[in-house]
Amino acid sequence: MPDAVHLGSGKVRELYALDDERLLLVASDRISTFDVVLPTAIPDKGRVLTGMSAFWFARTADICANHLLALRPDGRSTECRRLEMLPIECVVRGYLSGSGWKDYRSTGEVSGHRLPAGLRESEQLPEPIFTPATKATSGHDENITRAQAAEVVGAERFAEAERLSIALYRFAAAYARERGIIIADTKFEFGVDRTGRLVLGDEALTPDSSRFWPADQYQVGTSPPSYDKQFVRDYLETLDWDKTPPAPKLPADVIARTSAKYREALVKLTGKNIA
Ligand code: Q0Z
Repeated sequence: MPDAVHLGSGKVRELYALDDERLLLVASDRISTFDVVLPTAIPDKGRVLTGMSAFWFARTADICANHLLALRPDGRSTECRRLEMLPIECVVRGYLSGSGWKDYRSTGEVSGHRLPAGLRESEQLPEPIFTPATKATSGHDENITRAQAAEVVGAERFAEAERLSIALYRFAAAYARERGIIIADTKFEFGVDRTGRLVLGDEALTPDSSRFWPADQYQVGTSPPSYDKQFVRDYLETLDWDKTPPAPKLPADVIARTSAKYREALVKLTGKNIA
């Protein structure tokens, strides 16, 4: 790509500048689990996540403007409007899992939301909650209170990001639930365009930016299987790997079954397989 300047690498994605106003976001087939990128690629993963994000951007454009300009023919690259990204992660939780469950268990609160007593792991919350987090460049994002997030981005921007995040989550979670997928929580990244408008960026409502659970295996009080990564986790748990890099290679059947799970999620949500 002679006309693209590499701006950065995520664990499983690459970001390039096309010009002053446009970026190219490329989703690789790399997979990470237990916070480590595996040495084995999952065929079609990048195209599945890119197609899923594009699907949600199209379906939610009436809720919120987004950065998507064009999907490239390779299926894994999207041209995006360049934004000034907000320095917070806009997380919405409909269920109590991960760091939300951890914070609730130790304090009864998540990001300053006092929750009812006696909730169990993975339980659905009475209403989805906005639980902003810091963007850690190294290490882990940390949940911050709504007040702290409002200090960082300003009260008006905060209120707008919260309202849009909750509306996006409600729409997507209801849609996915009818198709057998629970979106337990999700992370949005917003930016501001040249005209000052808040715009949804990055990837959205994919299994890499969200917790997807198979609805038919959902059980309160347990940690439900990951829709996409469960075969990988189950395999790695059979080894005595200590979860520090380098990660072990995956066997062919785990690769094939995981690739099929990603495509299955895409078909369930969009009705379309990748080209
Ligand atoms: C996204 C990221 C990746 C590394 C910056 N529309 C936008 N405008 C400005 N910045 C971004 C976007 Cl999407 C932006 N990231 C996340 C993606 C590799 C970091 F592929 N960082």
